[in-house]
Amino acid sequence: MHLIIQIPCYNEAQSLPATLADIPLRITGIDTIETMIIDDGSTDGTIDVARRLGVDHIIRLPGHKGLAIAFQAGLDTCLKLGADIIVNTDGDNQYPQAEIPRLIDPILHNEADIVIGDRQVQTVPHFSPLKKRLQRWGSWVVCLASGIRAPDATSGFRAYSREAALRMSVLTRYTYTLETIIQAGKKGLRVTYVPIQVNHPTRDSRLIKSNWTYVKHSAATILRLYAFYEPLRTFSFLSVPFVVIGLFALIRFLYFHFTGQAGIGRHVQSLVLGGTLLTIGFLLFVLGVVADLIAANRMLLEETMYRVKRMETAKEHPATPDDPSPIPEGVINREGW
Ligand SMILES: Nc1nc2c(ncn2[C@@H]2O[C@H](COP(=O)(O)OP(=O)(O)O)[C@@H](O)[C@H]2O)c(=O)[nH]1
Ligand SMILES: [Mg+2]
Repeated sequence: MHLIIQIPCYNEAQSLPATLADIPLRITGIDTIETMIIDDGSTDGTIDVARRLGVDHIIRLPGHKGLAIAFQAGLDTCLKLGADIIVNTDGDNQYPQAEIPRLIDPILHNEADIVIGDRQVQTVPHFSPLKKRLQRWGSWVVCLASGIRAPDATSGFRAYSREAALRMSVLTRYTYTLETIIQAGKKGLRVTYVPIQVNHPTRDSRLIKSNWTYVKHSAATILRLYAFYEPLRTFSFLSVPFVVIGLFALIRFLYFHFTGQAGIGRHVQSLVLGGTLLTIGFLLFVLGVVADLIAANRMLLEETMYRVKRMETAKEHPATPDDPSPIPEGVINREGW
């Protein structure tokens, strides 16, 4: 079993040493443990620190691409390197790396495809009451959208089995954490949670500039993803108010018409309003049907992507210390990202 621990980094020279120091050197059931950083245009010498500390694989994204792209680049490279399990953790040493054995245990025992470290947000002393409440609502919404339990949907401390990593393709740019849970739910992957205690923060979050911006972006991402995966349901739901109000207005007009109270210029507003709203409702429903047909194609494309990735990253040459990984050690400059 080959484990790769990937750490997306954006200016983490300060905290990377502490993060790496806590990573276990041996884990029962794992033959090789390797580390990887995905540097996103850091300007503080993160790469030099990583090299000095002997990080096994360093990916350098050209320019600054954002966390979602860095995360996906990491997953893809881990697959090419022959990883059986991929752990993602933060470079700010927020997560307890010593808990990695517990995190990967359900995957080793084939009880889960994705394991998420649950920070038990409601008990974390340095989270504000507002952040705790937002977290609760967020978990509830993600659970509704994905159909799976999500006590800590935004935790970045996670383990993915090779199979789960092959199935992931992050499409949005803001929050890969929510997107991967929703994808897992829609693709029938098994997601489980392991309670963890987080370390005290060493700095402010780079991702969450303000609670309001975070909620706005996350809500947009969840809605978009829900529409990706459940287009017919989404558009039918959107059409309901138009159809209901439109029908009401139309029936009102018909009532006056058949009781002889509607005449030239009287109650015509109800007729116009009812007709317009019903047309909008009908168009929304038809959009849903078209989007549903397109979604069926996307599912086929996803299955093709999965098979291509599986062939591309086939483990003919498993990466072990005696058998060097198919990708050369050192800095990999992944152009095209
Ligand atoms: N590649 C990349 N990584 C980032 C970026 N912003 C933050 N990170 C990394 O993502 C991880 C989480 O960031 P952090 O600021 O701790 O966010 P939080 O823990 O969610 O509050 C850390 O390892 C950061 O170095 C970015 O723009 N690009
Ligand atoms: Mg952090």
